[in-house]
Amino acid sequence: MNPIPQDKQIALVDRLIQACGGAYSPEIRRRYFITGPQWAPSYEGQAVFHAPVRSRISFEKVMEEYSKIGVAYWCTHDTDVIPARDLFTPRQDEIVQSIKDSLKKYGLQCSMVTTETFHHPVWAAGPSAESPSVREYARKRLINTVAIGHELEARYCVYWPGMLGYYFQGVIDETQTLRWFAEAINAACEADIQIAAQKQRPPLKHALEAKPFEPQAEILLPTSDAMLAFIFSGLITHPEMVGLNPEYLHELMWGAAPRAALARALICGKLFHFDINDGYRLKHDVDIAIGLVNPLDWLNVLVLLRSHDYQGPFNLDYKPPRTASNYGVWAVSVPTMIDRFITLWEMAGDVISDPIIKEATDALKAGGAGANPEDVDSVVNANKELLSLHELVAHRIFQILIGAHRGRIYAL
Ligand code: GCO
Ligand code: MN
Ligand code: MN
Repeated sequence: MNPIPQDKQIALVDRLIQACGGAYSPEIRRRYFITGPQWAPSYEGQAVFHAPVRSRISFEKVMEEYSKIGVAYWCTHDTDVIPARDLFTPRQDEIVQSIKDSLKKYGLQCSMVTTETFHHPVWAAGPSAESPSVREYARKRLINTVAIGHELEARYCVYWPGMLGYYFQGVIDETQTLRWFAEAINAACEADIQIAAQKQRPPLKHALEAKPFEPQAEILLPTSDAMLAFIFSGLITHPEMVGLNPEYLHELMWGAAPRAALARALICGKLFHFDINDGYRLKHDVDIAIGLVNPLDWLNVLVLLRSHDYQGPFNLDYKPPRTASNYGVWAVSVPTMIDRFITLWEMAGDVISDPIIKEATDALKAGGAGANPEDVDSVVNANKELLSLHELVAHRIFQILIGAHRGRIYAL
C-alpha cells in the first residue's frame, strides 16, 4: 500500500469504522445509564513521561459529541470546567449557568460531580493534609462541589482523593489523616442535607473511589474494601449517604478479581456508582476502554451486576490512547467503547438465561446424592463427576462471548 495522504486519512478511518458494522443507534445507546465524563475525551494524552498529543476541548464540544453519539449523561470535576482561581467567585456562577444552558441545548443530564483533589499544587501533601488551611480549603471545595451538583441536578458525588497518603513514613499519624478525611466527607454530607432540603431534592449519593498505587506514594485507602472499612469505621456521621465508586481497573491493579470486589460491595449495599474501563493486572492506571483487554472477565462482571439488578451509572472513566487523534476520539474511541459495553451487557443476559449454564449450576447447587457426611470418601465420591461442570460452565461462557452458542464455528 502507498503512504496515505494526510487529507485522505479521516475518510479512511470513517470508511473502515463503517465497515466494522455493529454500531448501535444513539437512541439505543441512550437506554443505558452510561455516563460520559468531561475529563475522559478531553484528556490530552500527557503523563509523567509523555507530552500531550491532542488539543484541549470545551464542555460545549464534549456535550455536543456525547449528544450525537447517544450518551445521555455527563459528569465532571469542578476544575474541568471552572478554573481553580474562579471557584467561589461570580465567574463560577456564570460558568455553571452556561453549563446548564449547554446541557439543555444538547439534551443531556448531569449525573455526577466530583472535586479535583489531586492535580493542583495545593494538594501536594494530599487533600487531608496536616496544615489546617489546606484542610479548610478542601472542605470548602467539597461543599462547593455538592452545591454545584444540586444546581446541575446531579444525583451522585464521587470522591477520588488522589494521594490520600504520604511520601515518607513517620511524618504523620495515619489514624489522624483518616480522621481529617472523614471530617471533610462529613462536612460535604451535612452541607448536602441542608442544600437538598432547601432545593427540595433528594440528597446526593456520595461514592468513594479507591486506587491502589497512584499517583506516587503510599495510599491510606487503596482498595474498595479499605473504603468499606472506612465507611463503617464509626468516623462517618452519615454512613447511609456514603458508598463506593469502584473502578474496574483499580481492582485489577492490586491483583483482585473485580467481580469479587463488586460482590463485596453488593453485600454491603454500597455499590453506588461504577467506573468502567480496562487494563492490565498489577500495572499502571492506563484506563484503556472497556473490553479491549479482558472481555471474558468483563462479561462475567456484567453477569454479576445484571443478576443483582444494579441500577447505578456505568461511568466511562477511560483515557483515549495517545494514538487517537482529536477526531479519532469521537469517530472511533468513544462510540466503539459504548458499543462493546452494550454488547457485553446483552451477552450477560444470554449467560443468565442460557439453559445449559442454568442446568449445570442448578445441578452443582443440588450436589451429588448418596453422601454420608461422616465419611469423607463418600462425600468426595458423591460429588466427583458433577464438579466437571465448573469448567463446562466456563467454556459455555466463552462460547457465548464468541457467538458459538449461536452457531459460530470454523469449517476447517
Ligand atoms: C483515575 C481516577 C479518576 C477518578 C476521577 C473521579 O483513574 O485517575 O479513577 O478518573 O475516577 O477523578 O473523581
Ligand atoms: Mn475512576
Ligand atoms: Mn483509573
